[in-house]
This record gives sequence, structure tokens and C-alpha cells, in this order.
Amino acid sequence: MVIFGAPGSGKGTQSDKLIEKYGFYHISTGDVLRDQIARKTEAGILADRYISEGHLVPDEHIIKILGDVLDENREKMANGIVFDGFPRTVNQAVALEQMLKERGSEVNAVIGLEVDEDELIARLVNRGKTSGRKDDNPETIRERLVVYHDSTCPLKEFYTKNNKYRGIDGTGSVDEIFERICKEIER
Ligand code: B4P
Repeated sequence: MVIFGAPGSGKGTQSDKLIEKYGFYHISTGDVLRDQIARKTEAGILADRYISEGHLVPDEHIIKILGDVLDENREKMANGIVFDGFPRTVNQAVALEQMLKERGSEVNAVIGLEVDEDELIARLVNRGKTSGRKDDNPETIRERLVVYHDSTCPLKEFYTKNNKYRGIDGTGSVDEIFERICKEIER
């Protein structure tokens, strides 16, 4: 499944709970990139520039990284995968379909966490006080939201067309939101 939403919508927070309950394998492309940046790999150095400016890492780069993660962790994925922060563009969604097809699988559901913009900004500014993330400052947060509207939002239509998108109210307590997600998954 894909957990989908704007920056600050709670994708990472809810993914942790999904892994605990269902034993899914978690792939957060944001975490993978931050790990590469910390290890100063070639991929990390390239990604750092885009992330610091609030832009998306180029599709071909992130698609290659994701393919490597899928190949290197195949035996851990028997219970399914939760993709967190991928896909973020229609090109990435098409690539994901192809990569999963080649591995005899497919996306079963896309859970969209729907949160209004004021709340998103408040959450990220708040996280910025302690996260140490270069992209959690007001200016970069605003840029990330513009990028989300321009490049990532069209995916809603992409997954609605093939009847996989399930929008969830992403406001309230973490447990309340998790309950809504579980209902959708079990349905
Ligand atoms: P990510 O790490 O995916 O960052 P994000 O979109 O900000 O989401 P995140 O998971 O961190 O936040 P969450 O909603 O869980 O990506 C970082 C960057 O990497 C991107 O901007 C991009 O440059 C690059 N990148 C990643 N994937 C890419 C891709 N596929 N293609 C190209 N580039 C890519 O939570 C946010 C905060 O809200 C937390 O502090 C949490 O505690 C809080 N929160 C959660 N639920 C809450 C609730 N119910 N109430 C109150 N607060 C809540």
C-alpha cells in the first residue's frame, strides 16, 4: 500500500503504527535519502541540494534508489510493503507499477491523509524546533507545499481513476487517524 499526503500530513507517524500492527515492510524515501546524506554517498550529496531547497529529488534518481531497496530487501517483504513518500509524481507512480509488476505484485490501496494547510505548516514548524531537519523551516516548508500541489496532487486523480485512492481525514489524535486507516485496510 501507499500512504499518501502533503508534507506534515502524518505519513511517517502512521506508517510506524501500520508496521507494528500488520508487519508491513516500511519504505520511506525521505528516510532513505536522509540516510544517504548522513553517509555522504554520491546519491546523498546530490539529494541534499534538492531537499534543502524544498524540491523533489529528480525522478530517475529516486526511482533507481527505490529499485535497489526493493531488490536488497526482498525476503523481508512477505507481509507487504507500506510506501511512505513514494510515489510523489505521476512518473514515479508509473515506474512503481512497472517495478511491482516485474516482481509479481501491485499497489492494492492508496491511503490519502487529508489535512488543511494551516495545520500542516504548524506541525512542520513545530517539528523544526527539535528535528534538526534543514527542510523544516517556514520558507522551505512553503516551497515544499507548492511542490506538493504542483507535482504530487495529480496522483490523487491517477489513483482515483483506477479506484485505489481512499481519502482519510488526517486531523485529530494519532490513534483516531490510525483507526480510520485500519477500517479502510480491512475493508
Ligand atoms: P519526507 O521525509 O517524506 O518528508 P515529509 O513529506 O515532510 O513527510 P514526513 O513523513 O516527514 O512527515 P509526517 O507527515 O510523517 O521527504 C523529505 C524530502 O525528501 C522531500 O521534501 C523531498 O525533497 C525528498 N523526497 C522524499 N521522497 C521523494 C520522492 N519520492 N521523490 C522525490 N523526492 C523525494 O509528519 C510531520 C509531523 O507532524 C511530525 O512532527 C509528526 O509528529 C506530526 N504529526 C503527525 N500526526 C499528527 C497528528 N495527528 N496531530 C499533530 N501532529 C501530528
